[in-house]
Amino acid sequence: VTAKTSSASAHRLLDRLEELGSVGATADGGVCRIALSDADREGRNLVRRWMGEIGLEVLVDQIGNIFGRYPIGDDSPAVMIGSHIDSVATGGKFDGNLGVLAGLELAQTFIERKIEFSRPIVVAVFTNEEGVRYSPDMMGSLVFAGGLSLDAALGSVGIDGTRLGSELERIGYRGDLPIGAIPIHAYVELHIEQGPVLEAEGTVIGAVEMVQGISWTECTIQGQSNHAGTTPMRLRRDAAWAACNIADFIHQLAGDMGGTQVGTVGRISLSPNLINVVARQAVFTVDLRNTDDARLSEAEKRFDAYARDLTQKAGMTLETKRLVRLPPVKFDDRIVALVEEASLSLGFSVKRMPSGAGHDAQMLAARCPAGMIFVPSVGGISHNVREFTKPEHIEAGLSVLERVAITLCIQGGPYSALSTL
Ligand code: HGY
Ligand code: MN
Ligand code: MN
Repeated sequence: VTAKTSSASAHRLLDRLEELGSVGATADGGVCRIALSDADREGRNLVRRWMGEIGLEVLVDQIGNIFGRYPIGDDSPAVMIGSHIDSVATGGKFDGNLGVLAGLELAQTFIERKIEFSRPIVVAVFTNEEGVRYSPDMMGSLVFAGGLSLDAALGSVGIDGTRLGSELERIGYRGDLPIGAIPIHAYVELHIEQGPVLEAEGTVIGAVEMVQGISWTECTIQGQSNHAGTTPMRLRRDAAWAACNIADFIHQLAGDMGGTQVGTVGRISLSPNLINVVARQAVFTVDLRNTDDARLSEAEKRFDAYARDLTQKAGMTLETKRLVRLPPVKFDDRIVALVEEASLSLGFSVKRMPSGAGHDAQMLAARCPAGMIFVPSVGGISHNVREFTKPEHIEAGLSVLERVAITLCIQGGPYSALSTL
């Protein structure tokens, strides 16, 4: 039986996005499903239930990655379609969820239409993609791809002082499937762009060519607390002043370097954090990214030199801890071309582009040919409760993913001309 041009149901996908979006819903219309929280457990349980209902074999590995596989028990190299369902605290309904639920929708459609697979399909939910509680980000896929040991991941301590392994036990997702035990033929991830490019150009699909490099550093500046009124400015060792100067430097540096360089101070905490006390300590994070690895290293060096010089001259100490350093990752051009061809054959405008955000696909690229499909973000916003993608763009992304998946899952299928994979 060759694949009919089965049309997966965008309605069912949109309904599931709404239902999953109600788990960890916040009063302002957003989603807060921080990795390994109770809300994350609830979201995992919901997706796992759906996997069972549509007839997928559900497997959970030792870092809590969830896999739904069809045909059951078929451990030949699979076509994996996945993403994440954990969110930042001010998340939306689409980041990560779209890729998981689109994979689920395709699996359900293929099963309902009794499509005969040459390769199994696996829907993947990777643990802790956001990395906001436990770094690094893309942790579950990094461990799966062999880039981080299971012990190191289980031993990581969160910004709330909890240990990842204990939280994974607590929510009941410390599975026993050995890490990396699912052989993969190819990996594809549908994701919102989370930036302004597609919308600004009126393009429907992004054929993602690469993910930029990421550098996360946590800085701790020790100054001296003192009276805000009596202490002359020249005698102060004001950690807040130093941290703010570094944040401003990061901003200037990105402008200075140009190109794709970006820099963010996203998390900052002062102590004692009181109106009339000069801050003794500042703990803050620096997120630097660039599509070019050498330029990213240059940005790291310049930020480090500035911060050391500033704090040293002001009689303060600076401690830095590197939380993440990921090089840029290029996707296999056969997948990029397949996304492009599938989009064009469906009549959608498509552009090749880099990803500004990190994704699980960049980790899977170390294991197999991997790639991504982007759909536009309204207003280019994400990691914001107003994150939104139009239903017609969800539908377009789903049909491109479907055509890519059919091409990869069925050798000699209706679209095999599209791919040499
Ligand atoms: O940080 C990132 O780019 C991703 O959202 N984890
Ligand atoms: Mn994401
Ligand atoms: Mn995200």
